[in-house]
Amino acid sequence: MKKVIVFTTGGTIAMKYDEARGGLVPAVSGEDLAAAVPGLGSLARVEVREFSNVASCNMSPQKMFELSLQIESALADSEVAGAVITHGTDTLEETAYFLDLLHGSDKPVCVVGAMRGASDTSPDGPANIYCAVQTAASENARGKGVLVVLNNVIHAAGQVRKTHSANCATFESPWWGPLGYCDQDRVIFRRAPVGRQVFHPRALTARVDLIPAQTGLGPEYIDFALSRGCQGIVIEGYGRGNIPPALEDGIARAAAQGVAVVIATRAFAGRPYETYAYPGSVGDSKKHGAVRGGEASGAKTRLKLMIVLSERPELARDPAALEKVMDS
Ligand code: DAS
Repeated sequence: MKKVIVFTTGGTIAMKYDEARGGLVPAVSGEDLAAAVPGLGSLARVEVREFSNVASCNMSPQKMFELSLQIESALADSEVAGAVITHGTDTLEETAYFLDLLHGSDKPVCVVGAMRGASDTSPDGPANIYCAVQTAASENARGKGVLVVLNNVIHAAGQVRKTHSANCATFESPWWGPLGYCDQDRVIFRRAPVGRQVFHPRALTARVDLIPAQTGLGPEYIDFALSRGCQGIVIEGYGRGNIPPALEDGIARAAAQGVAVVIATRAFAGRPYETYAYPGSVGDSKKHGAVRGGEASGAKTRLKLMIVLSERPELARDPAALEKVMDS
């Protein structure tokens, strides 16, 4: 029987209602999480490793990097078929994408969470863990990178978004759709992720800040980011990546200091592009020293830029080469 390692990090999936505090709080150990899933032992030999037990608002890029090291070292064991990560859904898509960018092996890594706590009348955690282990142990899931598995549906880490604050069907891949689904007897894929990139930074050294475009905004947040000593800034623009024109001076100051500025889009899909030539357009931002990112959200683009600049810091001063990596 195949062996699957389950790393637990926390999230609603491991929370119970606390009478005194009046809400859900971390309460379930990794072992108890797995024990609450009927039939799990028939899918794989499951070994649980508790990485943390926190709400996912406590996740940080450094913790994601540490988690990735632990996953990759577990997968290096020839006995291990795949890994499952339990995680809070709030930042799940960020951790999944981060892990995907560092995941070079063919072995499946499935990130899973739940929208209802373990003490809820009808918790979704046990069924979600079941599906995640089923997927991690499946031959069909090999070579597809890091997958997000919730509500019986399988998504690519690079395309998935949390779309509803409370509904169990919250995870969607807008415009692309899921990769497949878990059925009772097997895991079924109908497409595979294309164009994944894998990086190999020795450590996560680059600091990158994310600034969402806001109507009427000036360059002050860019200047603040520069004052904090960041190596990169991601600006999440509108539509094709257009931003308030008053940010352009800040972009020029960042570029003059060798700080990489990458434009993303807040649209659910599509790329930023130099379609326009007016002040604040991507064409204008590029003239001031920015480069465009690809289809990833601002939050995901920030993580990618951290990884890219940690591996190749010289790209901060090479806009053409940086854009090639970021927009692919
Ligand atoms: N409790 C939140 C979190 O940790 C939400 C969740 O897990 O669903 O992200």
